Amino acid sequence: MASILAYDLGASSGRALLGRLTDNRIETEELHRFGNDPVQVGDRLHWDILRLYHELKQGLLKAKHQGVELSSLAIDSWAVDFGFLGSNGELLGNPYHYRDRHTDGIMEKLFAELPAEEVFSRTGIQFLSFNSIFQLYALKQANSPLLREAKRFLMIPDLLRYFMTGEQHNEFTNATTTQLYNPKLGNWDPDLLGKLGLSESLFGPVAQPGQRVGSLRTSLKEELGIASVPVYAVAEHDTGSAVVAVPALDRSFAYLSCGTWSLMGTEVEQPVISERARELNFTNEGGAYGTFRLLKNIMGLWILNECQREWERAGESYSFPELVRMSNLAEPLAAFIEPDDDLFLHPGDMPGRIRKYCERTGQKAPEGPGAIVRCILESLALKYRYVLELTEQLSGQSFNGLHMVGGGIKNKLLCQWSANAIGKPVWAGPAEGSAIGNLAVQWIAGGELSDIWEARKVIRDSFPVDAYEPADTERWQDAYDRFLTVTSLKRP
Ligand code: LRH
Repeated sequence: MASILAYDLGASSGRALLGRLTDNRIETEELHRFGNDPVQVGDRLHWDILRLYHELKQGLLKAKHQGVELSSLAIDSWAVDFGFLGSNGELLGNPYHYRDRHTDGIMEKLFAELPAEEVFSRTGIQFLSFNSIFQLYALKQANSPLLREAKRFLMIPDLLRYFMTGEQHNEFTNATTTQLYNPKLGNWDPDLLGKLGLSESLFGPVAQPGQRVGSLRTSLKEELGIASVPVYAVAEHDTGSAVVAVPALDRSFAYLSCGTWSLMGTEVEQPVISERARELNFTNEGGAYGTFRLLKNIMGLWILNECQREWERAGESYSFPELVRMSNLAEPLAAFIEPDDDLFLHPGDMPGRIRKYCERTGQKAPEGPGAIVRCILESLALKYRYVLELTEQLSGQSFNGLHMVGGGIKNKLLCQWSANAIGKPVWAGPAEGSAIGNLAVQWIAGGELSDIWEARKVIRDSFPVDAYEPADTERWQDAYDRFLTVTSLKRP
């Protein structure tokens, strides 16, 4: 039976998912799962890109050992990060992690040369200190030898695809997250590149999701003893793939892609590049098939993962389900944080930072893992309400519920509290959103599915979607008012 393969790389783990489509039903099988452990060297935080490539090969070997013949494969990953190729086509250095501190304070420096208004009006992309534009500017400021030697800029999936195929392409959805791509021009923005002193030749032709971008290179086929496999570009930004997989029946829908990050917004046909969108720091990331994602980043389960890591470092180790159970026993709606405060961006002692945030805002700090986790999850749910209201305002729509996709939906408490906070139903599923969206674009490219809307219908029919009805809404309304006061967020 024909199978296709989706590699989906997240900030803490990656997976290779096999997909089969029979009578408009999708079946998936996890072939390979692996950790993605960033590596700190001195003051720098890097991705272990060669280890990731090694894991992609393990996926191919597992397919071979199971006798699976692959009709195609594609890769998606987190956005914004990149590597450079030198004049001999080899990788220069190890890509930096977007949570590396080399971009601290860099936004303000860039704005002194190039006003934020101009960058936004050219790109429609939200300002996050780790966007590729700021990473590149930081390298430029530091007179980095990498940048001096670089001949080609490739983002993480572009780079891994290049290792696999030997071909160099910059995929569209990821390219938009650099904040150097101009959707009105449909290309890299030459003026922005010029003003930043970046050579245009670093940035190659942009490949669209669904485009065939090569096949496995001979050396790889020989090394693994496998046959040729066609390689497609998909929505290689994982959030782009996750939104392809939202099983919406209505064309007007709101989504939350829930994982390390929480990405909330709606799908639009045209980017919303307005003064208000810039003020609210909304983004217009490129999607598959001419769509854009009008959305906002919310810090997400990263804060909780970092707490877990910190407790483990201190010799107390709790599983994720254990932490969620403990949080359910803690006092409800007692203290709140603004998840997107800069305090929480970098790795470190999150329980200590939460304490600091609460003290700074005159709240009694949560004590112990249960109360801390409850504070994080409830604050996330309340931030979702805030961003959902802004999404409705900006897009001129009113949503009758929220689709949640991604691994974070396994946390049922978060799904329920999200429904309570927004006062509308939450529909949760599928959990493997990005990998399934990756498969869907490959099927559309191969002619097995007609378009994104047929794909969404097939996804809806193939995977369970759990509905959570809002409860306790008065209490959550009162909590929302307190949350806005504590966080100094302006009521939408
Ligand atoms: C989620 C994600 C998000 C980006 C961030 C860097 O994995 O791709 O959309 O903002 O990582």
